[in-house]
Amino acid sequence: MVLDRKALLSYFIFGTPDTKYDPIWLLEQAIEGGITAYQFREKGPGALTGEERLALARRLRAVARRHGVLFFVDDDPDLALEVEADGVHIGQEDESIERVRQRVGTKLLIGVSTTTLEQAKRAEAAGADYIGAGPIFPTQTKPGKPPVGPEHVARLREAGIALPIVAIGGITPENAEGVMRHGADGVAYISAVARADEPKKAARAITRAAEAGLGPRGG
Ligand code: TZP
Ligand code: MG
Repeated sequence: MVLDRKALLSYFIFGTPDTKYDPIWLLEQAIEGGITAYQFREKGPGALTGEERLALARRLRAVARRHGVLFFVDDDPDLALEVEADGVHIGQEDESIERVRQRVGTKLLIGVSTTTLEQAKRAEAAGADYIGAGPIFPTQTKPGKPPVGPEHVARLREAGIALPIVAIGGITPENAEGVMRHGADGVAYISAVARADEPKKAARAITRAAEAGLGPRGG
């Protein structure tokens, strides 16, 4: 499928370990709040496995499809194909982009997590459809990686990276607009919505902030 970069504007990510809420309810609330993309990332202590994981992925995929929200699966091309996701998201430690592309062909979009300019260039050259860039700010969700700051996004653009960029790591309604102004196409976030007291409100606030930071862009 062809990726419309606007669909990456407000990109919510979570799995059951990230939240106290019922996952179906949480995704529905976030969609009511205006998110444009969702990534199923079932990872960490207590994460579902096997049939349970597959069943949840199917249910969440159905919710996303019903509302026209892009659906990605973290790390697992086989699961992504199985549930007919829109795409798969891979990290630097996962299978190579080339091998994933061989496996999924053009059926799935491929997103790649990057921290450095070098990794972003490699992802672009290898045919990724978008990159995640971060962690932008300090985050509890993925500890141990020093934040690159929002200026990193501007550096990627100055270096000629043309792929859609989704900024991730410590994104909140308060900082999303500023990050977008550095040239991001979207913001991706876990805690800001998955751990919010009012997830729908939080999703709405972060989506509006991202829109405000998008401003008028050429093309
Ligand atoms: N990749 C880079 S930072 C991060 C991932 C998956 C975690 C983002 O989580 P949060 O809670 O939005 O900071
Ligand atoms: Mg990974």
